[in-house]
Amino acid sequence: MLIKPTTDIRSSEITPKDVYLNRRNFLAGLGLSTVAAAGLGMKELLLPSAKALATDKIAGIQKSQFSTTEKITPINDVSHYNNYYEFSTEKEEPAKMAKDFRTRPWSITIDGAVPKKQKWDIDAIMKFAAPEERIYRHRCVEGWSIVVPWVGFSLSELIKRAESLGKAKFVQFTSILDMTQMPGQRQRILDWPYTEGLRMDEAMHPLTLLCFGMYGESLPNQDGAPIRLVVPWKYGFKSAKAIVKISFTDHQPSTTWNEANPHDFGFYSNVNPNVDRYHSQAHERRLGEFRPRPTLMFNGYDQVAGLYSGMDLAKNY
Ligand SMILES: Nc1nc2c(c(=O)[nH]1)N[C@H]1C(S)=C(S)[C@@H](COP(=O)(O)O)O[C@H]1N2
Ligand SMILES: [Mo]
Repeated sequence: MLIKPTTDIRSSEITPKDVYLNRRNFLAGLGLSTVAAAGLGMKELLLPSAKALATDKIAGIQKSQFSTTEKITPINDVSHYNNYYEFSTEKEEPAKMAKDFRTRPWSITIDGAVPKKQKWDIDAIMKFAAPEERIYRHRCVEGWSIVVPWVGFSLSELIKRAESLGKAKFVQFTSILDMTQMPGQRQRILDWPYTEGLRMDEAMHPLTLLCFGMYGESLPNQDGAPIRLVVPWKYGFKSAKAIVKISFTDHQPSTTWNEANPHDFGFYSNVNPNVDRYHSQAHERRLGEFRPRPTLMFNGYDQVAGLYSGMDLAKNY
């Protein structure tokens, strides 16, 4: 039943997603009813449960000059194939496991090299600037890419208000730690809480998005509600979900994936098809497509190249 693309794909690059998409398209093609599919235990594969997408419309969204005109990936794929290890290491699972995750009340602590430590409520943060729709290419799960209309505004809008002191060279992002709500945190798969980091100039770049919505609505929980990062020229793991703390530091902060596997997950994590790692990054496939496409340096966001001039990007990956 698997339709093999003519291009040769290494078997290591065939992921469960191939199986999943084929099965879903196959069932949809047969016109199986939801009931019949449920009988097969595949209801989740055909229809998102209403709760998995319990989102609210965001008012006053503006268009962005940074948007691509490429074809947008269906929301059902973007919300049902996620890496979110606090809930599960299985990519179809976060949609189910995160459905009761509480995203209010929520606040973000700002600390480190700032005049004073602060705690900001999420609803206040969301008013720092007008929400924009940014249609970005996004390298999500290993070897896969998506095109998503994210909603948010440049992270620089928040950093300006935090008044980070001149000595801060890096920013660290910390995700929520709550093992009562996140079953994955009861296992030591990663060193919890999840952390990520950016150099200050990367964090200040206008493309770096503080994101609280997608497809015109608040983020589904599995996609990082209530607030996450989106850094479109980097691999997906740089985009921390469910952020509760932003710390300004003078040194390169530790980051979860870099600590777990420094060889495969360098601090910079720029999309760089020339660095050979466990998963070859030379090609990628859009969710829902069979034909691989060549991966572009910086995921095609050439405007960030200047941030790395003089750096050896084969070493700093
Ligand atoms: N808190 C947290 N953030 C996270 C992760 C995670 O496990 N926990 N996974 C990362 C990885 S590996 C990827 S590829 C992206 C996936 O984001 P998406 O589900 O929106 O595609 O989230 C990143 N952010
Ligand atoms: Mo990832």
